[in-house]
This record gives sequence, C-alpha cells and structure tokens, in this order.
Amino acid sequence: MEKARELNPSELMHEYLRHKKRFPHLWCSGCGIGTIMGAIIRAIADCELDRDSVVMVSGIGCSSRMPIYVDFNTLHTTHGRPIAFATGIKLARPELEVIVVTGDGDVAAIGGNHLIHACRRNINLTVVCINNNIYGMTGGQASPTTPQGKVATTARYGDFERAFDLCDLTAGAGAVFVARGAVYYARQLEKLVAQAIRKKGFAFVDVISQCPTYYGRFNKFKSPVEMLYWQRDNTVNVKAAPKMKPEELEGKLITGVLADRDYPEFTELYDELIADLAAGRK
Ligand SMILES: Cc1ncc(C[n+]2csc(CCOP(=O)(O)OP(=O)(O)O)c2C)c(N)n1
Repeated sequence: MEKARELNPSELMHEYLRHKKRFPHLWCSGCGIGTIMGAIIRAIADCELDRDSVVMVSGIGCSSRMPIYVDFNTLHTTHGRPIAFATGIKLARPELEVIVVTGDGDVAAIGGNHLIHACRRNINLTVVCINNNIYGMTGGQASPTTPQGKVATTARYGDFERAFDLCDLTAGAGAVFVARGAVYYARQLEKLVAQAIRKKGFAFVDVISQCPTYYGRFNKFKSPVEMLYWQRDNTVNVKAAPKMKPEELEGKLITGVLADRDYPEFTELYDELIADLAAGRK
C-alpha cells in the first residue's frame, strides 16, 4: 500500500479494480454504488492497508456485487448473511481487515438479526450499508428503509410501514462506531469509511444512495442528479445540527459520526478466554 499513496485518484481505481477481468459492471447509469466503491477504495488506501490483508464480504443485491469488481480478498455470499460469513473470517483470522458491503434489504430485512447481534457482540468488522431505500436487484420492492408514503413495487399506493433508521438501530444495539454519509458527499464518505476501518470494534456506516431505476422512477425524481440534490437538501452535518432550530431539522437526516465509544472487542475476549483455559486460570 506504500505505492497506493503515490497514485492519483484514477490510477488508484485502476490499481484496485478488476477492470480487465470483470468489467463492464452491471450497475445502472446514475446509480450511487460506483461512487461509494471509489470512496471505499480511497479509504483503504488512506489506511495504508495491504491488499492481501483486506477481505471484502457481501450478500446478494446490486450493492453486494461490489466484491466482484475490487481486487482484494473477496467473498460474495448469500442474501442476508454477509455478517455471518464475515464473523467467521474475523474469528479465524483476526489480523485481517474485514469489510462488509451490503444493501438495506440484505442487512436490515433478511439479515437484520445478524446485524443487531454483531453490534451487541462488538466484533471488529466494518459494515458499509448502501442504503437506496429499496430492493434494487429484484425490481424495486419495499425494504425496511423505504420512507413512509414512498412507492415501491410492493407498495403501489405508498408504503405505510415506518422505516428503520439504521443508525439509531445499530447504535441502540451496541455498535461502537456509527456514521451516516451520502453519495453526494463522496469526500466526507471516504473519511467516514476510513474512521470506521480504523475503529476497533463493530463499525457501521449507513450511506444514503440513489437507485434511479426503481426508487427514482417510482417516486417521480426526474434524474439521478435530482436524487443527488435531494441528498444535499435533506441532510445536515452532525456538527451543524446543534445550532439549528427543531423546525429546521424536521425530516432531515444527520450525517457524520453519530456514535464513537469503546467496549471490549469480541475476538480479543475470545483469545483471552483461550489463553486462560490453556494456562489453567479458568
Ligand atoms: C434467500 C434469498 N431471498 C431472496 C433473494 C432475492 N433477492 C436477491 S437480492 C434481493 C434484495 C436486494 O436488495 P438490497 O439488499 O437492498 O440491495 P440492492 O439490490 O438494492 O443494492 C433479494 C430479495 C435471494 N437471492 N435469496
């Protein structure tokens, strides 16, 4: 990774993408996933991680295709299960940097239970959720983060269920690091992912992303650019929020680091237990 620091942004992308073997990619034009992939690659370079020490794990979905395109150790698993696979990798090889890339359906619907228990367990993983508020890959069904009133294939008159705030959910379940970023703020996102990687313990980054093909079309966004402007106009940085009036914050999503605290890490506790048992202390 020494070399990565000397590369310009475009060379960096070429260095860490499997562009010769795996491109063209399957993402629609205007999708947010590519921007997020760029931010993750830059964050990994910024943390000076060796390519062979990084493992990217995903489930199934458009977002979960990312490990196919990046040149790290990669694992494309089953829908909803990336955190379970990542937990196994981290326990077997705690020295590896394990990054989960997932979608809001993958991590909060079918994989919701794995998510909350990984938070509680505080295992040293970084989870980046590409939150486009819909099931992209399977045709735009409602997900646990579809905002109330918004249209999806399975909610033609608007979804009347309340949406999960994934940052509140993960902070409540015990994650030691929780942050929210957005595709519109790609540079901030890069820094948030780097902070999440550096944090010892379970780190969760919720990324507001856009699916122009389903969410955008169903909900009358004219273009991907309009969806990006929506992100700009409906977010407030956590540092600016305390200076604002409650009515100004109404309906806004807070971006930045939302929780950062310390708690013993699972693989370290596990190693301690093994050492205690081997030494007859337990
Ligand atoms: C066990 C199982 N159930 C359902 C599916 C079908 N399926 C594949 S991807 C997906 C939803 C993906 O949505 P999300 O995780 O939000 O990712 P996105 O495609 O929006 O990036 C579903 C339901 C599956 N592959 N496996």
